[in-house]
Amino acid sequence: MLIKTRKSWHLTDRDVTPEKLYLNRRAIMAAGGAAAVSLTAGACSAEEAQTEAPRGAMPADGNLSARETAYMPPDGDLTPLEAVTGYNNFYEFGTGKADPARHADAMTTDPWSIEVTGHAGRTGTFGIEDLIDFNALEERIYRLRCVEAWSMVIPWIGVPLGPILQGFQPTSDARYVAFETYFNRSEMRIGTFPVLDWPYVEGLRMDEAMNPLAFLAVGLYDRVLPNQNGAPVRLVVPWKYGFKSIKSIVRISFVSDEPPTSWNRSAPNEYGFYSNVNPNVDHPRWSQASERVIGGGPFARRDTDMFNGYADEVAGLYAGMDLSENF
Ligand SMILES: Nc1nc2c(c(=O)[nH]1)N[C@H]1C(S)=C(S)[C@@H](COP(=O)(O)O)O[C@H]1N2
Ligand SMILES: [Mo]
Repeated sequence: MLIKTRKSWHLTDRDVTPEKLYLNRRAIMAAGGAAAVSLTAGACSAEEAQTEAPRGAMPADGNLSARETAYMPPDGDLTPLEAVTGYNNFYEFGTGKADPARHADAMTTDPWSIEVTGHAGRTGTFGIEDLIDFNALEERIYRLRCVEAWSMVIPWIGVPLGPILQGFQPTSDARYVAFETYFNRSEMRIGTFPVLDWPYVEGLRMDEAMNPLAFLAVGLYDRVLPNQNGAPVRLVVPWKYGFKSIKSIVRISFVSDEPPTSWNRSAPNEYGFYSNVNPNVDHPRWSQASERVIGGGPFARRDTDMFNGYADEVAGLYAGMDLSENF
């Protein structure tokens, strides 16, 4: 009997998913360093990119590449691209998981500006190109854990939040930072069921926002963020439930009091301001001890990690706080 042994690098047709190719290329990059970026079909070297595109230009072809890869999740495979872009929460476009992919393309994302207000030295309206250097993007593979007890592992591309906020020179009165999503009734297919007040708002305590894990994403899987994932710029707070990761940001405000958040406003007993991933504190209607792994098959589950697996980096932010009170 002939036993075929397959080399690990040999991919069958069935194996050749975008994710496999992607990870393969990541492995090459890790081995060869940043210069290996030029192996990517269609991508130019970092030097070329710098001369071709001025600082901050959003690439017209929709492709992004990152200079650095950091913060891998503790474990778990990447979620297939189709699930990342086809199973979404973006209630402005409907409450069904498939609604955002169907309807979010109606949102205008170019040009895009963000208004910065409140306790800061540098306020005003800034074009996205003035805030984010598209030639110095990082990739971070973070798990997104939804409060609905499912999760995905996503290769985000973007920039750390802290340095961007520091650039606005927040004053000592800035104890919290508030974010607001774009809102346009004519472009958004808002359901008739009045789930949330619009525009969608979220907030972080200043020290949370400054934590090096907090991230502004402009892309995923080496491409510009699809609208349903929060184009052109969305927050990623990996140790908190997904609803803190506000999409399509148009306003950042430095404030002294804890700002309102959309989900807390709609159901304060179910959604607190902090919303840290915590397997020991259940949602009133379901357990938070484990989660369904999206894209992993019908029965794929995993135990939920404290702070979504990032306890070493963030537990200190909550020292002395009762996390079942401050949920
Ligand atoms: N503006 C806005 N941002 C939002 C939401 C929303 O409905 N509107 N949903 C949140 C929730 S509940 C989750 S779980 C994540 C989902 O992000 P994803 O669709 O990119 O996976 O986005 C968050 N950001
Ligand atoms: Mo969520």
